[in-house]
Amino acid sequence: MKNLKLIFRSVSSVAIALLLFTSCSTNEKKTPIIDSAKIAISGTIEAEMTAPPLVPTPVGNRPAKKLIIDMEILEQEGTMTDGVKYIYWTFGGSVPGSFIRTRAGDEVEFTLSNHPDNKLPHNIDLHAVTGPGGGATSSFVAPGHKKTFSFKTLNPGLYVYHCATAPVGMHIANGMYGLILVEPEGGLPKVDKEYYIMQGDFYTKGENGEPGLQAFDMKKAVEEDADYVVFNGKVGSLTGDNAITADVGETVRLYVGNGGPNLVSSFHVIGEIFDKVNIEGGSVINENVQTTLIPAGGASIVEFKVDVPGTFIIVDHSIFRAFNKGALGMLKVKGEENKQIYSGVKQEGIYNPEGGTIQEMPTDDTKKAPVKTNKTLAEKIESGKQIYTRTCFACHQSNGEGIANAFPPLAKSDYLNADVKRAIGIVLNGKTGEITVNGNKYNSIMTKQTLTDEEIADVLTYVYNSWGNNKTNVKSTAVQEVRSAH
Ligand code: HEC
Ligand SMILES: [Cu+2]
Repeated sequence: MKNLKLIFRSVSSVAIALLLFTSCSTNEKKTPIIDSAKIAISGTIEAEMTAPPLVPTPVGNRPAKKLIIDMEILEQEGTMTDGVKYIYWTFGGSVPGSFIRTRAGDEVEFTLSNHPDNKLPHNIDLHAVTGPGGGATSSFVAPGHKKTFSFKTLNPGLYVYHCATAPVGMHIANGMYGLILVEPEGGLPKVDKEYYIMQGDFYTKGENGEPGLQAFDMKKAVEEDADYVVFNGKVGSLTGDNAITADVGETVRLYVGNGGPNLVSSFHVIGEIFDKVNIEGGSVINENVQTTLIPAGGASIVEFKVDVPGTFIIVDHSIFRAFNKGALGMLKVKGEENKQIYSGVKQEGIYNPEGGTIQEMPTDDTKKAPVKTNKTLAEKIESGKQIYTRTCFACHQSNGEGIANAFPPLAKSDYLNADVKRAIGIVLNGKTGEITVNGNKYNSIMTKQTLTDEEIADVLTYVYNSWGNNKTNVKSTAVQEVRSAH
């Protein structure tokens, strides 16, 4: 990328030089290209980071500095919509992850910490970074560890960051993306209100609205058959009391990103026209735009003055996504009416969803039962299933089929069925090194699972009694034996 850019720059400067030689009458005013790599830094500051829909304070005209960023990865349960839970993998505890605000020429010292309670290794690829993998290769970090790397922000613009750990699509689909803004020298023009919105598509085992804790569905993700398309990680993140707000006469700037992993967004605010759009988050400004296209892994800055009060609906104008899959938010504008600009019967909720996404669900029935010993086989399997859904399914998938080249199958696994003690040891201590399961080689890392003997017995009993395995009933005494043999 960098090479390409350099080639492009030198080709265009040759072209400009030729132009100047051959003709002296060119009206085009080029903004001078400032070489941000040459901007010297003065002093160190800690970055302010915000969860959506908020953004940190503008950089204004501060000089370039060393900017310290601490980002913590948290895998945590959240709510997709009423009655539907999902295990999100997050940068900083929110989806999208914390908003990062820098200026061109900053030297960013970035520390990525992977919380010890997490199950998986992760990393970060920031599209604002000029360097291998956008930082991914230097930031790969296991649970309970942290990594630091640094980079200089060269190009102003609004950039996506995301996890790039295999299977990449799955890490992104679980919420691992966010935005980093690189302001130009002197900062962006001042506006009255700024907000952070990011679209994402989600793939769940159950259909849209099916209650309970929903696992990620690899097959639907590959087929791009999304159950939820939402702003800021969940249905309703920007509606009702969560709506973003402004007053009549104010200028609103939205930093809009699209994490994907699959879908392109036709971003639109019903009843507004974007006065300005930084196309694809870059330096070209388009004016008077109705709908702007935001690629997966891309962003856009949109700006508009709000002239009349009311509720303005924010949508992906691929409209079934808005009314049936969740991609709907609200901007509530308060203030004096202006009959000249808009006179008519205003109604809040005129675009109320057609009952599609927000449904009343029976209450959560997956509450944890109190620990019970002397369980029957059926009770062990039931308890094991819950542990599996909390702990193992992220990698081995909810039907035990695993993910090709990354996570071996537990369904009809010859490796599993051949040796119970070995399987117990793997769950107790984790596993690295090459193994062959059903004729396919795997050479990856299974992290150590922090479970009690009872829980390991239950989860393995569930696995052995599912998906065509050999129906072993694993006793907690057997787990205890393997544990004390170490
Ligand atoms: C972080 C992802 C991850 C999680 C979570 C995880 N595993 Fe694994 N598991 C792996 C990987 C990767 C391997 C292969 C390791 C290797 O290549 O050496 C593996 C191997 C295994 C194997 C042996 C191979 C086979 O397919 O039979 C068993 C059994 C197993 N895991 C069971 C479990 C159980 C039970 C849980 C939940 C308590 C679990 N794993 C949680 C990633 C994971
Ligand atoms: Cu990740």
